[in-house]
This record gives sequence, C-alpha cells and structure tokens, in this order.
Amino acid sequence: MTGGRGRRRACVVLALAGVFLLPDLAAAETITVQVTKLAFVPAAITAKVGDTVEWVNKDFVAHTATATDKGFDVKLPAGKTGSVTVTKAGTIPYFCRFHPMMKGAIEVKE
Ligand SMILES: [Cu+2]
Repeated sequence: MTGGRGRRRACVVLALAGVFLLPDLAAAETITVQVTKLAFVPAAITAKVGDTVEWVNKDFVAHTATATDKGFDVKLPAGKTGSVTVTKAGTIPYFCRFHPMMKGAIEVKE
C-alpha cells in the first residue's frame, strides 16, 4: 500500500511550508533612511502596516522627519536616530522643519 507514505509526504510538505511562510507573515520590519548632506536617502521608501521607519542622522546639524499631515514629528538631533511605526496604508509625505527643501515619502501598503 502506498496511501500511508503519500499522506506522510503531504504532512512533511505542509510542515516545511509552515516553517517558511509563517515568519514572513508575522515579521514587522525596520526600514532605515539615512539623513546625510541635507537629504533623506533614499527619499522614497515602501513599508507595510506595522513596519518601523528609522532615520539615522549622519549630519552635524539637527533635522526632523515631519509628516506633512502632522501625523508624526520625529526630532533628529545631530548624530542621533529616531523612528516611527506606520499603522495605516497610504502615502505619507514628510519634510524637515529646519530645511523645508528636504523631502521624503513613505508608501505604506496593507
Ligand atoms: Cu533638516
């Protein structure tokens, strides 16, 4: 009889699929944006709901990451980092309050 062997193979396949798929569904990621030479690099990023965006200020002056809709206002002193967790889908344009020509955007997907 081959029925038992086939069922066991199906179980192994399902177990392996679970091992590879589950962490992918659960894991929230951190996306890093460098703040350097008066610019957000990269300026445009994509995130998923629940992810954290972290800005690393490499400059010797302070910056902010401030959402145009005022949804967040992260202060970034010289050499420091700051972060925000995105909680809903949509595009969030942001800028630096001290240098308004510094602009970036976070595209948040479900
Ligand atoms: Cu700035």
